[in-house]
Amino acid sequence: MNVRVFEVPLDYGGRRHGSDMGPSAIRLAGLRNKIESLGHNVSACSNSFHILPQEYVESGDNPKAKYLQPIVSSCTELASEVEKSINAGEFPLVLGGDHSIVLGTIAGLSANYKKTNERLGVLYVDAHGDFNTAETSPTGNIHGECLAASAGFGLDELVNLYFDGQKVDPKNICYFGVRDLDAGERELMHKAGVTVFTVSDIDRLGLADVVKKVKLFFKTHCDVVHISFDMDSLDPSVAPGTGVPVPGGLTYREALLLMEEMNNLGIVKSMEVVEVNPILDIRNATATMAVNLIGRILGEKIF
Ligand SMILES: [Mn+2]
Repeated sequence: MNVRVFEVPLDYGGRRHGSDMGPSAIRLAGLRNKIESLGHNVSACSNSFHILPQEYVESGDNPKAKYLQPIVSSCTELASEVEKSINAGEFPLVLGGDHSIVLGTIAGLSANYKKTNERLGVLYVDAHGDFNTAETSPTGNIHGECLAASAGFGLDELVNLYFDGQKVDPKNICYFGVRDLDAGERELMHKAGVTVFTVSDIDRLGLADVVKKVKLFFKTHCDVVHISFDMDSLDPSVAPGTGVPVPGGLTYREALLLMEEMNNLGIVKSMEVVEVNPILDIRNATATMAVNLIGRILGEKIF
C-alpha cells in the first residue's frame, strides 16, 4: 500500500495552541520506520498548505467561530490534496494539528466517494462531540464545531467548504470513547442521528462487545471508512500531550485493540490523528502512542 502522509500544522481551532507541532512530534516518534516496517511505501505530501503560525494570523470578527477564514482556506487546500490522494488509490494519513482539519480531510474524501458512489463512514474516536454550531458553541473554537459542519450543520462557510452541502451523512458517523458533551451539541447529535459509544457503554458491555457493534455498524451502513482519531480520547495518563484532556479515557490496550479490529474490518481507507500537543506532552509519549495506533491500522499484529 502507498501511504501518503499529510502534515497539517494548524492549531487555529483550539484554545491551547501548540498542536501545530504535532506532525513533527509524530514524525520524530518514528512514523516512517513504523509504516515501512509493515511493508508499505511512504510518501510525504508536499506541504503546500499555506499555514502561518497562529501568532501571525488574525482571529477574525466572529467570536463564535474564531479563525474562520484561515481555517476554511487551509482546509480547502487539504481537501483538494486528500481527494487527489484517495483517487490515486493511496492511503491518506493526515496528521494534525487540531481537530478542525477534519473539515478538509472529510471534504476531500467525500468529493471522491461521491464520484465513485461509495458510502463513506466516519469512526470518530474522541472524548468530545465536536458537534456544536456557532449558536451552541460555548467557546467559539472551531475544533468543537467541525464534525457538525461536515455533517451539514453550522455556518455556511464551514458546511460548504470545498463543495456545497453535506460531506458525510450523520447516520454514517459512529463515535467511540465519548465522555464530555456540551448540552447544545448533545441535542443536535440526537437529532442528527449519529451513533455514539461512550466510555460508559464500554464499561457496561465490555470493550470486545462494543467493538463488535462498531464493526457491524460500518459493515451495514458503509462501503469505506475514515478514522478520525483525537488523542484526547485516550486517558490523560496515556496521552498527556493534548489540549483538552478529560479523565476516564481509553486505556492503552483498548485503543490499540480498536485499531487492530478496524484493520480486520478491511474497509478503512484513510485515517487522521489530531490534537498531539508536544508542549503539554511528557517525553513525546503521546506522539509515540499515535505512531503505535497508526501501526495497528496499517496491519501491525503482536503475534
Ligand atoms: Mn476532537
